[in-house]
Amino acid sequence: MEQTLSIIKPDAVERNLIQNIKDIFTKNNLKIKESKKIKISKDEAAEFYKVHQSKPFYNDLCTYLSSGPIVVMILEGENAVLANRKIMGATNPKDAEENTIRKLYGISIDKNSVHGSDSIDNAKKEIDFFFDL
Ligand code: IDP
Ligand code: MG
Repeated sequence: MEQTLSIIKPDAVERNLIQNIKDIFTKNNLKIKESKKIKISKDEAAEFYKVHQSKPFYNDLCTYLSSGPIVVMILEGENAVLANRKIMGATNPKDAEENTIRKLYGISIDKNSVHGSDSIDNAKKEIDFFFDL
């Protein structure tokens, strides 16, 4: 069964949306295999997001992900990577489809409530980054 990494970002944790978001995954047949609430350093965020290091928003992105508690989860299900991306919605909440997490809860392109791996390969790397299983 395919697995992917999901992160509930600081803006959603701060607004007490952890359970609402977990319920959306579960309702959409993604099982939450592991879940932990953590806070990461800016250096760890920089390592996690290093694919974006050349982007103009990289520094703000790393500052943001390390600004408060986050919830990191391993989701499991059929086509979990794609399924999660669909449930999350577009990067910019303004462009996200109805009933997606980002449409429901996202505030802006940077405070968009969730992260999800974008490929099976990256899902493996991102799961390894946060979980020592
Ligand atoms: P994704 O989260 O939908 O996979 P990516 O392009 O991988 O989107 O970007 C990673 C994160 O960087 C996004 O979730 C968002 O928080 C932030 N980001 C992406 N593009 C912009 C931008 O143009 N301005 C500010 N932040 C951005
Ligand atoms: Mg991405």
